[in-house]
Amino acid sequence: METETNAHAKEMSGSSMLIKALACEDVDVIFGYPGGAILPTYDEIYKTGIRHILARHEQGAIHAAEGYARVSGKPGVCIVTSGPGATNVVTGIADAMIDSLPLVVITGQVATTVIGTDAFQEADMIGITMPITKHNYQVRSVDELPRIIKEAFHIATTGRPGPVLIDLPKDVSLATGLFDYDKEVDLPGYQPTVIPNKLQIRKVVDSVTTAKKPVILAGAGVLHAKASEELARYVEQQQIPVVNTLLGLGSFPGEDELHLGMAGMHGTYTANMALHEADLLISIGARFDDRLTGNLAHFAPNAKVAHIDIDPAEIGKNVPTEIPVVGDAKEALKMLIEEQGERGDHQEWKTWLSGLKEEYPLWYVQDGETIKPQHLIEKIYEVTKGEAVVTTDVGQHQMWSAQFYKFNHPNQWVTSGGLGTMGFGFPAAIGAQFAKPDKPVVAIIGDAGFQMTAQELSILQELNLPIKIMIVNNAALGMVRQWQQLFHGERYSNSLFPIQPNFVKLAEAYDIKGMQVNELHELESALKEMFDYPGPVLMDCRVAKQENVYPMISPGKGQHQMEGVKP
Ligand SMILES: Cc1ncc(C[n+]2csc(CCOP(=O)(O)OP(=O)(O)O)c2C)c(N)n1
Ligand SMILES: [Mg+2]
Repeated sequence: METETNAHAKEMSGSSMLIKALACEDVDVIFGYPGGAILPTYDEIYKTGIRHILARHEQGAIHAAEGYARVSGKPGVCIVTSGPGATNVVTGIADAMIDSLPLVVITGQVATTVIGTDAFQEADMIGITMPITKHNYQVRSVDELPRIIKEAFHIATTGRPGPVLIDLPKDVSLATGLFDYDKEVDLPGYQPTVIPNKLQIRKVVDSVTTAKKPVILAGAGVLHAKASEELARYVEQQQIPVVNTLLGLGSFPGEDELHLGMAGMHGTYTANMALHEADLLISIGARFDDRLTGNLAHFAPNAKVAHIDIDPAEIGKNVPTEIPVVGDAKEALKMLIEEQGERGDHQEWKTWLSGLKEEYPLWYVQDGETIKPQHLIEKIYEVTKGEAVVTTDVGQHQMWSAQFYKFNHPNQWVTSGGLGTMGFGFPAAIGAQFAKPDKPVVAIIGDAGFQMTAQELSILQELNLPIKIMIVNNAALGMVRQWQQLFHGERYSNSLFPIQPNFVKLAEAYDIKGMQVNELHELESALKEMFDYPGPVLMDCRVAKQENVYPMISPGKGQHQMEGVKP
């Protein structure tokens, strides 16, 4: 029960409170799909004219909200109905949770009077999403709705960002009460530590001075904290080489000479060797995922580890940490810059690393007329001058995009890292385009993953969104095929496509320009045509079917045991 009431508070329905609160939170676009239990809210959307994008499947809506959040740095909002509408967003919620994306997800629910009776379209979303949300609420009374919405936005966007779910029973959205949105959020049990402990910062500073082989591992936390400028200034000051996690790409300029590339399973040899040989590893906003570390027993064996993270639960979770620093990445970097320890002698280390970079770059062989997928990504990089927002799906094309598109700016790279969700990339591009309406957005998608959420072509048709869809068509579940080749005796169980849809005609069915490219000599002019075209374009680019992603750390191996390094 709310006690104090504000004199300005107005009497209104739960659904109008919701839309009003979204306006107070500066929400300029909602992604969703209507249905019975959420109809009162959709009625309000109709009446107020708040911008709503109708996906063609709820999964499309939530991935679009994720793409929007990733690129805008603001929370993504998704509204769906109860039961099947709500369960259709579960994958996206799990995806946002593991990749720390701020979302507010509103699910309709059956009326409070019938909750628990297996009512029509009832699903227990609180139970289902308990482990995959940062927090979830079921609204039991209209009086608590304003407070809950305010808290939901606060929790989603502060500390380590994440998805918050609000389950809204139909009778609550119809009931009326007082709308008071002026009260401050009061959550004594939720107080993320933003400012790091000065003594811990001092320890990092001293360690940098004495280290001979320091390296920074920059993760997505740098992006969430909007700390790229501070990172660049700190690196400039201390001359420490930087490696990125998959999700951290763009947090430090990919073309800077101190950037060693992405580390991990398909990272660069130099980045992995830097972690392996380092005597000081400063992790900023990264969580030592197994695809990054390889076999933990061999991970960074010589390094003293300093771990800067807003989420104390991450520190020491996978890797023993000598210097834990709990706090916001931006604040931590500002303090490190301020303290300005004496610069250590890292020259020999930097020279060794730049030698490695030169000797063992990422590589592939483009011979003949069959397009190599890596070459395709390099060409996309060229034609977009490195300025596009790039989203990907999951698989080989994702790894090649991470390797061969050089990300020089924060928030231009959108991919599903932790969950590895096929079907993510294309709808995420839609959200990305809403976040950056004036930027070129390219969705680089596998021929399989595209078929998981292809129905969202409707949004492009309806709104003429100028998104460029690049299907990297290897007629296979390429990454599965690669693993079957390498680890399952070349038994290609259910991973090759003997027939495929006509992707060009599929695009045309939605009045979208479709193109197909089969050979190398056609590629350059086709790409130019694609990116010069003012509206949406889908390109079905046929690439080498047998190509594998290298270099690679095989399962169970350490970072120093990469295979497929440039011969
Ligand atoms: C929803 C989902 N199902 C299954 C997988 C397992 N998986 C990972 S990559 C991959 C193949 C993807 O094929 P495609 O989209 O064509 O991309 P490619 O690897 O060929 O570039 C599969 C099936 C997954 N990541 N997500
Ligand atoms: Mg494929």
